[in-house]
Amino acid sequence: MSVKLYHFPISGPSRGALLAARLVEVPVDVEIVNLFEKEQMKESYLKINHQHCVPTLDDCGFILWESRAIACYLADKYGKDDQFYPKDLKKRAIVNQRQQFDGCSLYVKIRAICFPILFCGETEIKQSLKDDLNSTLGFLDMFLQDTIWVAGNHPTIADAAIYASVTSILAVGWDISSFPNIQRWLQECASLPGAAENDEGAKAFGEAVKKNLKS
Ligand SMILES: N[C@@H](CCC(=O)N[C@@H](CS)C(=O)NCC(=O)O)C(=O)O
Repeated sequence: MSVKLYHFPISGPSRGALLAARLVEVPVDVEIVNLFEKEQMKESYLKINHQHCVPTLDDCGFILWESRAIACYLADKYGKDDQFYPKDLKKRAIVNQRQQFDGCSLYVKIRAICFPILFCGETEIKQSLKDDLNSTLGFLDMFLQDTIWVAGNHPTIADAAIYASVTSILAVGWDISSFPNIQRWLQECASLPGAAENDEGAKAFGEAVKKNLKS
């Protein structure tokens, strides 16, 4: 049996999990769950994940959701070594911290901006939400001041999560000209396995958001 990932390319967290799988080089069967068609509410999907979100992993019957938990599991179980999710306690703690920064802060700010535009008829981005995201991007820029990647000088699964989030907001047309370290890091990320695949999904996300935005 193979590893299956229930995925929707427009979803940032879903792309983050798939990028992590590509990074640790575990072959996955991708099954698309189209959120725009409400496929996550189908009985067959609810049986797998009653929280009806993507991504969801099915590893030979072991079901796991939450993109960053999926990334950790895949790296621990299938990584040829620990380079993408170090076993060293302190290095691992930094990767965890960056992942949590994404899950609890960066992605949350992006969602606060984009969800109402995609699903609730909002057509403008409030200045307070813009300021909030820019301040979070400022922290990310600081993380990248002294290191090539978000958790050190080697790519890790934290880069996968954060790259998926940052490319979502870039595709909406976000101005990152005041974040030079993020710009430099994005160039590094372009060489990650799965980056092009991620970027296609991010582009579709950006188009869906921009379609509803007042120009
Ligand atoms: N914290 C979760 C977030 C997952 C999430 O919110 N997924 C959204 C798409 S971005 C979703 O599946 N929404 C559909 C639903 O909840 O019904 C993760 O990182 O996996």
